[in-house]
Amino acid sequence: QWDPHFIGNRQGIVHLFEWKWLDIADECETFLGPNNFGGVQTSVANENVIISGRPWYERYQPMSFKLETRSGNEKEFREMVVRCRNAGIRIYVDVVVNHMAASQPSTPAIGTAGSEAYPSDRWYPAVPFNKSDFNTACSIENYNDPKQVRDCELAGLPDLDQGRKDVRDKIIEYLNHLIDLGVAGYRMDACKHMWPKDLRVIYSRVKPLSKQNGFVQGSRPFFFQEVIDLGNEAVKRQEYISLGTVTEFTYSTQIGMVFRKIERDLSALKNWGPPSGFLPSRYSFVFVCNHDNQRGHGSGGDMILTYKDKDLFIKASAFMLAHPHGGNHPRLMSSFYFDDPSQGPPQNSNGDIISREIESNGTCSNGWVCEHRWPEIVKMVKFRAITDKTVVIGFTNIAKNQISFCRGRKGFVAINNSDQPLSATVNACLPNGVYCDVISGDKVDGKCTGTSVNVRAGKAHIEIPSSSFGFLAIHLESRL
Ligand code: LAG
Ligand code: CA
Repeated sequence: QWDPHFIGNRQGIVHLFEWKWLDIADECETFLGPNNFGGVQTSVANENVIISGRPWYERYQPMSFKLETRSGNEKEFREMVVRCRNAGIRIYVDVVVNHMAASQPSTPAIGTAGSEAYPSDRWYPAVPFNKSDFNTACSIENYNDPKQVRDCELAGLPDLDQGRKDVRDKIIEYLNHLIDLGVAGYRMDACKHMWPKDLRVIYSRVKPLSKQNGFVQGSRPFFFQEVIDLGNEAVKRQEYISLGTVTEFTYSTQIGMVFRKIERDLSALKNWGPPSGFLPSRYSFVFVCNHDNQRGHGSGGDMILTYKDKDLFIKASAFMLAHPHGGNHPRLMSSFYFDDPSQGPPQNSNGDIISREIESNGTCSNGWVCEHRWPEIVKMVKFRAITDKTVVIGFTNIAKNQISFCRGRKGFVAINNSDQPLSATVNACLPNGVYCDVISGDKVDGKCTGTSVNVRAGKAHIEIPSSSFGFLAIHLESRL
């Protein structure tokens, strides 16, 4: 429940937020597989309520467990899983089982598979769930009261009682259906709002993964549980680590503060990990931003770095990928452009999602950002694979907001986040040789198109002009 079951030495889970299943399949084959990514987090796969204007968040209002949404139907879902697996990529599904769809301006509410529901009567015939399956209505107001957080309504969403057998049975049936379709695990939505003891029963009844679907027979699916815990509420993320990994929202906030230079500077990266308040790496599900906090939902506010802060976001993401905390499953957000925080994905006048197009330079268009295709991020996914299972050594505080460190004897990075040029001789840990910085260039025909770094006796002199991007990375395979 803590292992993402990547195929080989792959790294990272890309959240292809609001992508269509067949576009994901294509992305696995043409980009994610060849570039050593590990897996994809999909959007919510089961039927959701249709909200006028089609905001992204309608997908967090379930109507039934039918696999039919704007991303595609069950047949397409299955095709995606198989094509991605053949490309070496695992699929993880966003699962919303804390609540069902809220009342809409007109009754009945209509879902993306055509189902009807009567939320104010707690009647969802397409499941079916009825009034007895829900907690008594109350709204969450006091986050210091764990019972209220678990048993009252989050944002007015009818709250399912996961303590009831028939509710559990429906959830388990759905999760097992996804296992049969070949998924490797789940992003469990809103876990803070469900009792760990109920989740324990539910997870324990989820089938093991099978050889037939390309896994080690009998292994447990990966669970990453969304628990927003910034340390100031009654519910703690530690309550969930015996069940699976847990989202590390303080990582997202702190990395934002470090790179924005708000109450922090790069020297904070020296003790990055449990000493900075994170869970042990095995349990810690890390990310720079997610689909909520990139638009001011959830937590983190103005600290969060998103695609809108392009250079800082890339630098922070490159650091996340360079640092071992979070194991092989750091999550990378892949967004669509938005101005209004409610705005849904690129869509046509019928409300159908429009596919991303790929430009000749490899970037996306049609309203899709595709941060996961930005070259620095792709290069650092490879860096993470090459330096896998090594620790940070030789950390050097060069000057304020200028640092460097090694990953064992396999990789080295230097970061300049100050407005001064960086020029220093530092620990570089790699075997003697001349290496090509993979951020400023590439090794082409044995020559480096960017900055070369000469390592002698574990030291190297490095220069990062203040005008440059401010991140340098070399590794064993970038040796000339
Ligand atoms: C989550 N994690 O715990 C998701 O990551 C987050 O995106 C979900 O909220 C939330 N939990 C419930 O699954 C999102 C939006 C909310 C939205 C909700 C349901 O952040 O803003 O609420 O999905 O669609 C919306 C309106 C509310 C309204 C509610 C019910 O924004 O104002 O009260 O619908 O009508
Ligand atoms: Ca609840």
